[in-house]
Amino acid sequence: SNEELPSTDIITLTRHVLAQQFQLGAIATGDLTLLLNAIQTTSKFIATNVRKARLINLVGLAGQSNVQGEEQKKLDVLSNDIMVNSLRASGKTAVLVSEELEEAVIIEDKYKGKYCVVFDPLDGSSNIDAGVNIGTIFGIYQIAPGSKGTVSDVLRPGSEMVAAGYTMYGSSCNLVLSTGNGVNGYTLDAALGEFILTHPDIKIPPRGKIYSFNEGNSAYFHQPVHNYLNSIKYPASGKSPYSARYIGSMVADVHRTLLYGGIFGYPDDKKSKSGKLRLLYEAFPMAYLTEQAGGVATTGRGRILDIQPTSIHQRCPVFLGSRDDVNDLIKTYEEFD
Ligand code: AHM
Ligand code: MG
Repeated sequence: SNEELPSTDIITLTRHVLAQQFQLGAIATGDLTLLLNAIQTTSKFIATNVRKARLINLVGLAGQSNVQGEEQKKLDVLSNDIMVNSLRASGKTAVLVSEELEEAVIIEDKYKGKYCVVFDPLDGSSNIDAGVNIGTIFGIYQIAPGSKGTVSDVLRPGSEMVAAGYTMYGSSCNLVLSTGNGVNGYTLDAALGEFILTHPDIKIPPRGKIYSFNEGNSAYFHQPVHNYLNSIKYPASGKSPYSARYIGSMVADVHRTLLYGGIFGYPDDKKSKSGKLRLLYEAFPMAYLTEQAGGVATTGRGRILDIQPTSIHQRCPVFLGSRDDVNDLIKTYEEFD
């Protein structure tokens, strides 16, 4: 018969990362695997809370504002606490930066390890109450040799990250990860409580057919962005215009872009002079994943991963996705300048 036997050799995220670490031989200590284990656990915990949210009254406001002056949702606060507690207890971290915390957390000696984690515990919070996809974004640095772990260990270009990823809480829970050697996607098997390798070696198609911008901001957009959007909406005769897809959850919009191709953009504009997205824990991890999947990530005028951060919550314009699409956008900027 054609019936497939159930696999008896499943590849879990932990097994997969360990296998990659083994390949690195002597350098690998297993510390990164243990840190990623802590992150997986937080994602599972946040995923259950997201699913339960409507039942146990976690939707709605927590009654506090975060650093950016935005209202915090209860789930944001909860997810932040889950991550800080778990990352500290892992014994593998030295510095934590969260979107929800004004100051970096310096881990006390008792728990100190050699990694720094920058994260947005629950991104896309405007989508929570409607049950639309949201996610956790994270990037990992190693502390500089000799450093005890200070803010300067995370004020470094994204190209120096040793790993980056996100977890998307959607119709399935997906963790997408790069440790600097390509991008892999894992899906949570809720019965097993394990992330299973389901999307090995993700590569962004070199060109896509989808653009993903908040065009409600058009009145504020600068000219190169108008020129680029016009070029894909009113293409030379014979070519088809691009389709628009915009969820307003970066994790979901980037996830689709990695799988289907196209371009995601959150430009700087006349109102927001550095755009909206945060460099350290939104732009850097997503740019890292994009490049590792064969795509391009730019501010329009330079590579995102090359930016030297000066403060932990700074913002940055973001365009990322298929190589040819993003290169077209870069050309539009060059022609304009
Ligand atoms: P948040 O961190 O407050 O959730 O904001 C970040 C989100 C991103 O997920 C998304 O790409 C963007 O904000 C959407 O912004 P807008 O609603 O302005 O289009
Ligand atoms: Mg965010």
